[in-house]
Amino acid sequence: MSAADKVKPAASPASEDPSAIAGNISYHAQYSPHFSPLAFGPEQAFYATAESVRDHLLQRWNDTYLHFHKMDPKQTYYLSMEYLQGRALTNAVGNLGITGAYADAVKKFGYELEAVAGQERDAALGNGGLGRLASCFLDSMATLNLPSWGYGLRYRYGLFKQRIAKEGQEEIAEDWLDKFSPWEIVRHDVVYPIRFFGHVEISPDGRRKWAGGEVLNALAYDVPIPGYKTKNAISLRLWDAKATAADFNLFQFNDGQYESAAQLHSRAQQICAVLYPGDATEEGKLLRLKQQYFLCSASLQDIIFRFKERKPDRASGKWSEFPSKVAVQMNDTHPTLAIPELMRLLMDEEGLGWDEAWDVTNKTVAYTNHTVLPEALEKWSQAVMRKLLPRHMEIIEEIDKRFREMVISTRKDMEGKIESMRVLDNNPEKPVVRMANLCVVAAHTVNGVAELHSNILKEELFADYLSIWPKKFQNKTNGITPRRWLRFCNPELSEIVTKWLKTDQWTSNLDLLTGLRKFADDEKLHAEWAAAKLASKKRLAKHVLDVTGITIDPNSLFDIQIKRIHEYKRQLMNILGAVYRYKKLKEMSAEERQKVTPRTVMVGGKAFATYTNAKRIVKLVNDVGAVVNNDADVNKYLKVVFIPNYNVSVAEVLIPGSELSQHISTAGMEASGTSNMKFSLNGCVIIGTLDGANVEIREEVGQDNFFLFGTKADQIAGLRKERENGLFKPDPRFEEAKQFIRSGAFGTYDYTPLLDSLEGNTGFGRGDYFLVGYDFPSYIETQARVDEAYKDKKKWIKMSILNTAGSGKFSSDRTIDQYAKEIWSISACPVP
Ligand code: CR6
Repeated sequence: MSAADKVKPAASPASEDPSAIAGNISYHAQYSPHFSPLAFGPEQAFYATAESVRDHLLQRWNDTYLHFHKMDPKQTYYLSMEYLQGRALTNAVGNLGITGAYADAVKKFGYELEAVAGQERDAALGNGGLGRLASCFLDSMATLNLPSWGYGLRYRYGLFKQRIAKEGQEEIAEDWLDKFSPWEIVRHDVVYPIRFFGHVEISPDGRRKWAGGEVLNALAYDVPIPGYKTKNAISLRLWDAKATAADFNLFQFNDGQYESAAQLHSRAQQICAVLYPGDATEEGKLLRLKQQYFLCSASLQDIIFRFKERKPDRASGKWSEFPSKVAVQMNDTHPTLAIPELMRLLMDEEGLGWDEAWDVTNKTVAYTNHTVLPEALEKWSQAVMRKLLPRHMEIIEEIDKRFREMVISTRKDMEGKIESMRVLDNNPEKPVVRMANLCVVAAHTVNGVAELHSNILKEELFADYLSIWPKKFQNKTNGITPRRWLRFCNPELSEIVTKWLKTDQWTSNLDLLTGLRKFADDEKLHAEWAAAKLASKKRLAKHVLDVTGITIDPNSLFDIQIKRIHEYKRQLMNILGAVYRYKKLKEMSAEERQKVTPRTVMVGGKAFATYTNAKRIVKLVNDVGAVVNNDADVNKYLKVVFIPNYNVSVAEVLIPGSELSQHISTAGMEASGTSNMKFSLNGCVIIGTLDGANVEIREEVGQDNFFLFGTKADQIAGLRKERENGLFKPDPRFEEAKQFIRSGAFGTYDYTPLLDSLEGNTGFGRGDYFLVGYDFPSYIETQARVDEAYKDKKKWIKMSILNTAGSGKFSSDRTIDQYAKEIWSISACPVP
């Protein structure tokens, strides 16, 4: 049956009246020509509903654009290679306050809104924390009515889908655009040329200009981002690469040379094909650099266009005004090319001199660092840079030269440090551009993402620059949006919070959650809280059954670690702990076992396709699960489950249902972490090291409500030294767990190389660089404390309540408010 058979179509969007909304959904089913008209299954229902919601978003987007145009406020542009938007429907109707009306409307077609929303594919244009952070930030920017936009790339295939096969993880291309995304609006009038390769030409008057090479177009797609309870909707503008009809060689095509006829078209397609193409080959490296430049150049051309659009007299050069109208935030070093690109546009296109262009650039750009891991600090080969971006390489060389001259002339005492502080590393073996150094030299502000991380930046990574620019460095502890991560993903708990606080204003003022503290011992609240948790655990258990076929017991302790698989995050320690637990259970009598706290250990996360040890860890979790879960002696007390294809919407099911979550990275290595905040907000207790934002979470929720263990950041270097000197004596329990795996208890796969990474005395990738062996004893002892605490239900629920109550600080509204005031100097600009 078609939609129109059920409800008469109506073209105008409506937000309050379910019948009118249904009419609009019916209209989209019929006139937005995506599906043939006869069927109206759940999938068609999703697309038509989404398009109906999009009409509201567009209205707001237009109003906001016009309002910003009229008011001409200073505006922030957030440049990020990654956005992990996840699904948008529930969030959009929730933020617009029309969930109930849309739920009633879709009922008229015989559907539940939740089921319709479940049809949506995740937009996974990111890897992990950094990308999800960018998406949370957009939600907060819109909610706080800030004049701010995000810029990114429209990847054809998002982050791969993970399938678990016999050999472990398999990657499959992700398909968010296989049909289409109902949220994006293509802007055929927003197109900018992007050049690659070519050479620098010098005109008779000595001006330099980039010419030749190949030119592609960047085409804008806007994804409207609605704020919560506000009329403002901002933009996530995603760029797609396009070649034009003129680039299609009809002569060659007719001559049968089909591939070369469309060469530029296929190059254009490569640019936005995937996020982080493999970079083991030279081609791969070049492609990644192309992507980064594509994002920076298109975004800056657009920013400059808007700067002029808002006050046409600016076209004749009021460039000193630029930094009072524009703030550019670089999300990690991936958009560093924004620096030389802004310099180039200002000098070569707008005719500014170096000093003036540099002043404008410096006052405009700011940089957030998200990691201190040396392998993640980007370095680009100077040769590749010169080939792809010859003019930018010149500009970078000049920045490097001027920085050195500045240090030599003003800071004689720093001369010995210059080589490591320079932008260029001219090591003849491998000359590179150090992107983080370029950011620090050029940006007006550099920030880390949690107190501990920002201190490490100041005291170690960027210590030398600190003495030159003491005011440049700041901290902005990460945050998460309370809309998606409590209000919408955990409606049961949200209702309880609203009921006890007697207001739902916590949704946009998360500090109000502290009001729960005074009820932390209230038995009525305890009963409601426990019931909500159980409901979420059941939903989680159903998901696990659906995707793995494994039945788990909602009365067991749900213990979860979900994040990218990385050795520093130490999923290996988690699984070694589970192996040790299993072995001890096997050794117990049936009577002894009955005293044990039953536990379901769940691990989820994707391993980068070429990261061998991470893939071995995925395999190990699966192999351990296969044995433990089928062992009738113990599987009442322990289950080990690998949750496949972890993504934003899986997180929305898992986090509400978790009771204990693991954030157990080697201290000093996790810049912040953000899922730790989501768990704690949802009343889950953390077991963790003093790392990243864990430190601040523990301060906020209280140390009694956080299971702390392990080495501290300032001890790590010493322990590694000790280990190098052969002085480490492993705990017998650690040896026992490893030995058990080596014995073949979990199948025939060869785990020797993985386990060997925990042995030996020296080197990265060997000698237990991440100190699993050092922390293992305190880890399993702390896990034993968890088991005891869980037996005392009252105590546990109280801990859970106090975690939620202490999570106010971790709202991304707080984070973004601080960025707005302390880095961007922008203020709210609400649509009246
Ligand atoms: N991997 C950090 O490792 C932090 C996020 C967001 C990360 C993580 O601790 O929470 O950024 N870093 O700030 C990078 O991506 C480089 C991450 O997600």
